[in-house]
Amino acid sequence: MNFEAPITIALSKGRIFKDTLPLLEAAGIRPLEDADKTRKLILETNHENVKLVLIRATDVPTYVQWGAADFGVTGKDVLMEHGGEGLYEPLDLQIAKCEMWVAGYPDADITQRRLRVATKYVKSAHDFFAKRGQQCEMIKLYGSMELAPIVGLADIIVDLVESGNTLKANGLVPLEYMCDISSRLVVNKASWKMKHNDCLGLVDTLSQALKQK
Ligand code: PRT
Ligand code: MG
Repeated sequence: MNFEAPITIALSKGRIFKDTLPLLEAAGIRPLEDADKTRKLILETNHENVKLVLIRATDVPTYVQWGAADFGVTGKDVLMEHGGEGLYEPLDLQIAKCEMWVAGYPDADITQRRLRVATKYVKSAHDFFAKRGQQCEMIKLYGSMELAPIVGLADIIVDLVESGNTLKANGLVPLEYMCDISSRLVVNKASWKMKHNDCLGLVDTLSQALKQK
C-alpha cells in the first residue's frame, strides 16, 4: 500500500519487535536496519513516509496518546496500566502472548486480610482484588517480582507467566489466573481522524495479514 501522510509506528525492542516484523513485512513495510543491532531510536523503512520509533515497552501508549507516534504495538498488560486515554485499540495482533497470574508460595493464603502484593501491575492487581471486595497493600516494583515473596517484601506477586519456568526456578507457583495477554495495535485518536485513509489502510492490511497466519 501507499502512504500519503507521514506515519510513525512506536515499537519496543525484543519480543514485540521480533513478532511485529513479519506482520509489517506482510503489509509491505520493511525497516532499513535491524532494531537489535542498532542504537538508533528512529528507523527508516522502505516507505519514505513510514518511520519506526524504538522505545521502552511501557512508554508506547504514552507516545501514541500524545501523538508523538501515530501507531504503536504494546502488550495488553501495559495498556491496562496506562488506561488507554487518547487512543484506539483496533487490532489484537495475537503476538507476545502470555497470561497474568497471582503467584506466590504454594501455601500462600490469598484470602487473608491486608494481603501485601508486589507487582509492576498495580492497577490491574488492585482492580482484580477490589472486584472481590479484598483490600490489598500494593507494592510497586519495576521488575524481578519473583524475589518479593522470597525476601518477605510481599505475600504474593502479580506477574506475567509464559512457560512458568521463572516462577518454578524461584520456588513459586501460579495461584490464580487473572487474564490472557497479547499485544495490541493502538492508534492515536487524532491521527485516526486526520490521516484516516492511511490509518485505515494499515489496519486493514495488518488484519488481512493476521487472517493468513
Ligand atoms: O524489559 P523491559 O523492562 O524493557 O520492558 P518489558 O519487560 O515491558 O518488555 P518486554 O519486551 O520484556 O515485554 C514486552 C511485552 O511482552 C510485555 O508487556 C508482555 O505483554 C509481553 N510478554 C509476553 C511478556 C512475556 N510474555 C513474559 N514472559 N513480558 C514479560 N515476560 C516475563 C515475565 O514478566 C516473567 O518475568 O517473563 C517472565 C516469565 O516467563 P516464563 O516463561 O518463565 O513464565
Ligand atoms: Mg522484560
